[in-house]
Amino acid sequence: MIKHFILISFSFLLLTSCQQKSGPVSLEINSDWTFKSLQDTIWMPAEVPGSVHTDLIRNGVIQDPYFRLNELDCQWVDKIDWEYKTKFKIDPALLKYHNIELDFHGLDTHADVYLNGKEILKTDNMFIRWQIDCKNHLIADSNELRIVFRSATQFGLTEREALGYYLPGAENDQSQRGELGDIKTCVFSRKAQYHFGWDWGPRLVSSGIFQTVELHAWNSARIIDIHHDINELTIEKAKINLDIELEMVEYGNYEFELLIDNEAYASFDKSLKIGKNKITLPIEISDPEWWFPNGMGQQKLYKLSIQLKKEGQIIGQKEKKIGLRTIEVVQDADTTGHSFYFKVNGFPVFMKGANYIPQDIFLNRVSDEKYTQLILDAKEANFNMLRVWGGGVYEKDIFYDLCDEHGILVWQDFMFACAMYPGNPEFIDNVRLEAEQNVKRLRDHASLALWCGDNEVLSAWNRWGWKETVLKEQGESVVDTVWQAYDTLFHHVLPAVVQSLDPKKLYWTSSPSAGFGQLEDWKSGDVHYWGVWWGKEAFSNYKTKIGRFMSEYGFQSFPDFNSVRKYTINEDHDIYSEVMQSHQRSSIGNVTIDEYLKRDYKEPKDFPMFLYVNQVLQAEGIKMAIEAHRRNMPFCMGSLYWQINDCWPVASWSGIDYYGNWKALHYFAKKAFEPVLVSPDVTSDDTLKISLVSDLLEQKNGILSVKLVDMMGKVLWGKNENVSISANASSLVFEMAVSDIIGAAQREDIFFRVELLDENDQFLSGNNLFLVPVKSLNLSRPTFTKEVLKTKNGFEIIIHSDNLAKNIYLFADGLEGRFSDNYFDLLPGQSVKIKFKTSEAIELEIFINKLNLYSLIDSYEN
Ligand code: BMA
Repeated sequence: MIKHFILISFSFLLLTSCQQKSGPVSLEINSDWTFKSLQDTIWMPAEVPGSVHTDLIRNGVIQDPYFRLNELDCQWVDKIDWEYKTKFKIDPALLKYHNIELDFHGLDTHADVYLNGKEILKTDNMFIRWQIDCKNHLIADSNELRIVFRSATQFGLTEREALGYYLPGAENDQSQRGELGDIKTCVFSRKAQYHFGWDWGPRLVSSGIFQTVELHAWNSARIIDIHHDINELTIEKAKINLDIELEMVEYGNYEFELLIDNEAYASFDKSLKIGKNKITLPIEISDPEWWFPNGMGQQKLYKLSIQLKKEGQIIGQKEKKIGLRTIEVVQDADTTGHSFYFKVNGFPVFMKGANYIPQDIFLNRVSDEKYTQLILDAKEANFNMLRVWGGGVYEKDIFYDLCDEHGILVWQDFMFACAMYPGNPEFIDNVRLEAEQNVKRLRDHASLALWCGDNEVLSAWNRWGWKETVLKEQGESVVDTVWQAYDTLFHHVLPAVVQSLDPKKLYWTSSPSAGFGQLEDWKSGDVHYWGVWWGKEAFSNYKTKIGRFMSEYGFQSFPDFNSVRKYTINEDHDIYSEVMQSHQRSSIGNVTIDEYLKRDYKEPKDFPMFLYVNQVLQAEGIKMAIEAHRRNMPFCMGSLYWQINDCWPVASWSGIDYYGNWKALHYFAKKAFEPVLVSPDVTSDDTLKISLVSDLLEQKNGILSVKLVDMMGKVLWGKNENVSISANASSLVFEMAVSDIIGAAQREDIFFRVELLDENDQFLSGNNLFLVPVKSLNLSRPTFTKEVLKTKNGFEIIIHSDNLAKNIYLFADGLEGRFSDNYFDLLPGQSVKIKFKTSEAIELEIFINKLNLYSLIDSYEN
């Protein structure tokens, strides 16, 4: 229930004005755009929001750069300047407004903006929203808006020369592919760093109007921002301060009305001066509904709406949805170092999720539906956190709105990754403005959990040999200069912005690190563990290489065959073909996948089977990591693998491919992140240890069933035990020497099946544990039976096998849709019901024809 606020009436002041009393107006200026290269004479139709590349594709000038090797033919695009123009009509009545402003939500990146031939704006940062007064340049009827985009590559080259020394790093900048040799330019532009290439991304240095353009007209005053600050949150009440930031062009009396969830809460008058004004309004909500991360409770959002009125007429309004929760990062000294965990509403919460990169190179192509789907996918896989990684972009509002709605906390990096950056005053000021705008824009989201300065810059400078190289090649004074820039940006500018605009949130200097300016040490802070993959260490190292918060670790796979066929033709279907290698940007990619695959699996018989086994390999590896991290709570309190998604079709560490298809990893992550998990492990001394991990806030009783079974399902040994499932904890509940259990049985013929049931015998969690590498298992061909039925949204498939079907693979050849589960072990004698959800109208017979059912044995046997 909302407690009504005492109506405060501020002094009245009567103001006479001949000014127009019309309400505010906003127009979109997104139509009738044309574009051309600056040298050219022929204008082509353009789309806004858009990008030069997508406009060139639409006009048939370049081919889809994601298809085969087309990316290479597009490298000329970013070397030249482009211009866009449109004509828009203005009603003469609009010109009478006191203030008229052009509002560019996103310009990528170096743009000169002309209105009716007059330069009104120069931009140099794609992360900034540019709002510019244009009243004096507008004319009635037809206006011309023209924007020239200067090449970011040329800009980088010039700045690099002007800097007077060379910056180390930026190894992901694929300058060779961009025909620049080893000259890296990415760090000079405040532009998404992945546009210049990454080890999962193409080099396509985009430019253009990538977000909407608007024109706003208003009189007397407007609301610039509303911001809330929760001062007290208890079961009984929430005490909040609401700051309303306003801009007045007219001195006078203004009326305010605040609604909470569409109910009138308070109204008052206030006389305000010309210029910026800030009003702080205390709010109290009784019996508040708290906001919780996914899996812990509901995500109630309160809608705050402020209306600004003058003489009864609405002249401005703003809305914000807020969640009532407290959040802190607890770093208490302990026997190892310092804890690092998020405490939400007073409860320590284990963070489950992954790293997030932008969903396309061309950001204009990421539709609202794509944002929605991705966040729903994260939610479905039991995530409660995403890390918005620093080589991409501060995401659009919709991303954070969805995170608020679905309980996905956000670890937000500032946009710096894997490079040293310039420290000249213009660059620093530019970053400061970018940080201020984005902190202001995002700080009110219930999901926003932490601000982090950069990705891997601190580690790289100190541990990747960068400092030494600079010292050797450029001398000590350059080392000082480069470090000075880092220190200024990440230890002064950014923390000062967070301190002044979002002081209750933690500013974490760098991921990974052990604390402010302290190098990753595994005893405190967060960890990026890349011994598996980059170090070729065994997957089993995931069980021991565990820090306080695992913010990165990962393993690659290719997309599945349906996806690969979208960006290739038949002759490319070999991972060492030119095309497939071009869609693999890790310097060690294919050989590393090959090497790990051979350790555990038999050689796949063909390309599609390779793709399938590669996905299972990745999924099993990451499952091992997630479970080990969770078993180690509360020492470890977070597991974010690298990476949930892709920005183009590619071999990468992602769990969901560019087209939105779940790889085996996403299905596995969903299970490994379940709120209650039974997790068996065989330790190096050959002991079977079983842990129960629970994220639930209350203790429960359950029954643990441990069975040793053979491939036909015969139970060779079994035990049921009553267990206590401790709340928000991991507990070891079973321990026994493997040899005492298995006796004379051959390890190739058996596996452990563990299940956790609740007090009413209802299934809570299950897991299988094999005692030898999968390639050594004595698998026989499953005795599959399958039944397929048509349902409202697709199909239902009932599958049964008398013997173990290892890593079932349902493949709907060429069909768009999603299986409810896939890549799992079908236990001997078990029947499962799998749904295939599709929006396509597919006949049952066609579906049956296109549906292939495999298991691991099919990957190497005909
Ligand atoms: C991490 C990330 C990325 C990179 C990934 C895989 O460290 O921060 O820079 O893509 O590794 O190499």
